[in-house]
Parts: sequence; C-alpha cells; structure tokens
Amino acid sequence: RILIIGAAGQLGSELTLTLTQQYGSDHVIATDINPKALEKFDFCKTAVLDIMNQDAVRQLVKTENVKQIYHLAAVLSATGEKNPLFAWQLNMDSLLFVLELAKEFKMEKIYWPSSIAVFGPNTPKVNTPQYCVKEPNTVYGISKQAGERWCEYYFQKFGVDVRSLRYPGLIGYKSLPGGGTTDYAVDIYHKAIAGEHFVSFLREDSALPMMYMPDAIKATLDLMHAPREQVKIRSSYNLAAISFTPREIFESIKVHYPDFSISYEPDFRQAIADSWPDSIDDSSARADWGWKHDYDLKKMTADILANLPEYMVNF
Ligand code: VAH
Repeated sequence: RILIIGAAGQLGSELTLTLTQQYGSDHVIATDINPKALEKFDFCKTAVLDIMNQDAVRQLVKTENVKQIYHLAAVLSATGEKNPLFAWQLNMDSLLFVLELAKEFKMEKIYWPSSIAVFGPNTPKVNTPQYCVKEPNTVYGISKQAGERWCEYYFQKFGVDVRSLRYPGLIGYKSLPGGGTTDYAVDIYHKAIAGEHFVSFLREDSALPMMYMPDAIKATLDLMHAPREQVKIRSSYNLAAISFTPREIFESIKVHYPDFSISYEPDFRQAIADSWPDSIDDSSARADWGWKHDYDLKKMTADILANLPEYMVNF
C-alpha cells in the first residue's frame, strides 16, 4: 500500500487523487493531522495521523503493509519563520523517522519534496545550476537542505530508494496553499474570480520560479516510475517550468478579467523571495528521466480560470 503523509496539504490534495487513479483506491491510504481536511478523500482509505507520533506511524505501516511513503508534511517557508524551532523539529525529525522506517521495513520507494528554498542569497540567481552554493536563510530552506543530505546518505549507506524534487512555487486550483511565500500566485486567481482588488505581498518585479500543479504531479510520478538506475541524483533534482513576477501573472489574468486591479504591499515574505533564484536550470532532470513541462503562464491562467469558478465551492 502507498502511505501519503500530509495528504490534505496543497501538493498532497492533488497527488493523492492522482495516486488513487493510478493505483486504485485500495492501494492508497491518505493521512493528515487534520481530521476535517480528510473528509474530501471519499475515493481512498484515510486515517488521522500525526507524523510526530512515531508509534502510531509505525503501527499504521505494519497494519497497512506500507511499501511506499510519500512524505509531504512540512511547515512551509513563511510559517516556518514564525516558529523556527518547531518547523525544524517537524520537518527534520519526521523525515529521519520515515527514512529509518523505510530501512527497517525494506520499503520499495520513498518520496520527499525539497524546494528552491534550499538556495540562498549567494546562490547564482539566473538559471540556478543543480550543483552550486546553497546557504538558505529560512528555517524551511535549512531543513530542506539538511533533508536532501539525509536522503542521499540513506540511499548511499542503506540503499533506501528515496527520491526528491526541488519544487518551485506550485500553483493549482484544487487546493489552497498554507504558509508559503509563493501563495500569492494562488490567491490572485481567487480574487480575480471574486471580482475583488488584489494586494500582492511581493514587489511588482519579484520574479520567482513557478509551476502549474499538473506539471508538478507529472514530474513526481515520472521520477517515481523511473528505473532506479536512471535516478542518478539522490539529494534532490532541480525542477523548472516557468518564472514570472506578480505583474506578469496579473497581466495574464487581466486578459480575461479587464476590470481586475492590483496593488503591491511587500511584507516579510519579500525578504524570503529575494533570497531565492529567479530561474532554475533543470537539465539534469531532463537528461536523467526525460522531464519536460507542459504549461506556460498563459496556458496555466486559462486552465485555472476555466476550472476554478466551479471548483471554488469545495473551499
Ligand atoms: C513556499 N510553496 O513558499 C513553498 C515552496 C518554493 C516555495 O517551497 O514555502
């Protein structure tokens, strides 16, 4: 069975759906700490699970005969800065525990998301390479960088087949983000459809690497389905699709909503965004397991605006 930890999060909500479609509802168990958030998963098995309760996780792995874990639970960048030690503890202790379980139960595969947050202020900002200086200055970024080191260690030392992607900001209409610095790029669509003015918490010209959720899901499954020997990077793969600024995403929406308006009020999240790259070189992912993205900004905006209005009732 495939265990998804943090299934009700922004990425988990969509990945759980796709994994269930791919493997069948009796092969997926979606877990989250939030019981209410699990109610939407009426298509697969669910269980309330706090990843910090190690006995409960171990028990579930045994009773559900878990062979793969998608460990998606984490405190994201903006929230992490408000609770640094909690964010470090949850992000790190949970990963180490999952890696230990994978080793002990000889699991087939583990998936763990990293992020462009592993890059810091002195990382090359344009076409950031797979290998480069990484001095992240957010707790979230530090935890992702340390996590990548542990993933590579467990692969090299114990043969644990753990795989990872450095996601850019993820944008989707089927779930709400929580506590990220790139969340503005999801909220902006909701405001446009609601006919409201949008206040951006990032500067007009603040470019960030971003990706439409269908591309992120495709990359995750392409990586997880790749033959073991093709996955040459066991820390985490750079992954890219598009890069845009708040002004550019606003303009892409204004084409559809001519009356839509925006203003910019940068807050503490601007410093986080400034520490991250403007664009990413993902040639290793493209070379090793054939990655390529499908959605550019124009196509993403058209798809979200076509689907979000009727999907909003779920929020
Ligand atoms: C965040 N959405 O903003 C996450 C992601 C690259 C951004 O890691 O923290």
